[in-house]
This record gives sequence, C-alpha cells and structure tokens, in this order.
Amino acid sequence: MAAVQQYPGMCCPCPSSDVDVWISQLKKKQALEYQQLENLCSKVKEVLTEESNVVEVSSPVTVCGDLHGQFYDLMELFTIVGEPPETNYLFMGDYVDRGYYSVQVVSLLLAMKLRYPQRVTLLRGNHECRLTTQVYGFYDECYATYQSCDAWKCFMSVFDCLPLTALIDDVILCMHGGLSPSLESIDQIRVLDRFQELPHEGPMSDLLWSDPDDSGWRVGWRDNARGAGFMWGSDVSHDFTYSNNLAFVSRAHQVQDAGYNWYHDGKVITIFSAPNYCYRVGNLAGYMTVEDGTHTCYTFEAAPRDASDTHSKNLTPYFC
Ligand SMILES: [Mn+2]
Repeated sequence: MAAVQQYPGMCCPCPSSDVDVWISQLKKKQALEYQQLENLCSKVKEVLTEESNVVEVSSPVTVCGDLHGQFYDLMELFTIVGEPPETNYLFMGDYVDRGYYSVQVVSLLLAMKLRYPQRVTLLRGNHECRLTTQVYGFYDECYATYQSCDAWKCFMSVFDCLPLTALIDDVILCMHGGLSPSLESIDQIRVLDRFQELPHEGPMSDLLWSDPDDSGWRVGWRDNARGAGFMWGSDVSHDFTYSNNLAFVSRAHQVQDAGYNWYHDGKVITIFSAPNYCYRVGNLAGYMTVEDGTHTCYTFEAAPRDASDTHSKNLTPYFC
C-alpha cells in the first residue's frame, strides 16, 4: 500500500496508524499484501532482536499455549479475555501449522507485537522453524496465499529472532517445550545464541521440544519419542525450580483434554490454547492469568466456524 511505502527508511516501529490498519484487516481474516507483510516482518524483527532469550514479563499477564492456525479460536480468546493493549499476553509458541489460518494468526500476533511491544510477548515454538513448517502445512499455506515462497522466507527470518523463554515476576519460567539436561540455571539460557534455524539437538532444541514425564518412570532424563528434546522426571522439576527460585514452570506443546494440566506436584503446568485441536480432537482450550501474585486457569470451547468458510466441511490434511 502507498501508505506503507511512504516510510521506506523509517526506524521501528512503523507509524502506529499503519499497523492499526494491518491489525484490523487481519482480525477480519484477510491476509496482508506481500509488501505489507515484508514491511511487518522487517520491523518486528528489529523489536524481537532487542529482546533477551529470557524476556522479563511483569503481571498482570494472560499466558497461552499452542494456537496452530485456529483463527476463529484466537478471536474467541480475544473476545473472552480482551485484546492488547488492555490485556497483556504471553504466547508460548506454535502459532502455525495444522490449522487453516496460520498466515493470519501469526501475522496478527506479529502486528500486535510491533504495535504493543511491551504488552505482547511471543516465544518460539518447535513449529516456528523451516523443517516443521514444510511438513505440517505452513509452507503450503504461504505459497497458496502469496504464490511464491518469499512470504514463508520472511516469516522464517522472523522466527529465527523469537525469544526462547519468558520469566513472569521472577517466579514463573515459560517456554514452549520444557527443560534441558544442558541447562541448570536461567543464566545459562541467557547466553545461548538463538538467532538461527532451530537446531536438531542441544539446549535450544530441548527448550522447544521436551515434555514432562508423567509415567511411572519419573526420575531424571530419558529419550523423547518425538525424536527431539527429552522427557524429564519430577525430581528434575523440583531441583530446577528450587535452585532457580521459581514457583513453577509453564509450558505448552502437548494437547490437554481439559485445556491445561498440572504435573510434578504443581511444579509444571501445560497450557494448550487450541480447542478441538485440528478440528477433531474435542479438547477444551486453556489459558492462565497471573495477577497480584496469584495465578488462575480458565478454559474455553471451540468457536463456531463461519458457515461460509470453505474449509468448514473439511478436516485438516495435516493431522497425524
Ligand atoms: Mn509444539
């Protein structure tokens, strides 16, 4: 749009009126034009690059898990809880893949991040990378929307900048996947070089891929059947939270029937914010508010889909 191109050399952030137009367009489920998207990506990268691997977040804040392109359900969340800047949000990754509207969902969140950088925190999930998006739908959706892979490349360069973790009020550490045998302290997270494609192994990969072990085998570390990250026992959760002065660890990454669930004697919570995941699982969505030193979890059901939606009768081809 001409309004955007009048400011080619302007420093971040963009004129707020431009970003407001993008946000209102995206909230109508309309993807941005490619030039707008390129502008959004380059500007939001400048914001994200300034953030630490451990983003310091102050309550009140609403904490959310996986979204996976379920646009109507993200709008439902905003209807129920409120929108930035009135409501502060911390999203723990997995914005894209599997659902039908990953382009709109992640574009909207990036635009909100650019517009309200202190009120929106976006962490990286294991789906925010080149390898996974080529398998589970986001690459195909980008190509279908923009008739080239340039938009996907733009998004990937933004994903390489997303922070890995956030620390709420110094006592709740948030990440997409979980803990790592390579990371005993939060300071060790702070010194990782995160500005790259998600590695296949190592601490950065573990933070985005690991799961708490809730089986009978609950001590120490073991391999993860996902083929990346680890599974960790409750002793690890107790040791890590104690030595880092944390109340608990908040993470996403695994669908929960009830939207959220506590593990390891309250030292770990899993929050999953895509209701009826992949339009067929039947789970509730969850989110957590942190305010005045307390945390409260809530759930919501899948939003009705627009009957005119061309996808409404089809199941996602990327469910497995
Ligand atoms: Mn995940």
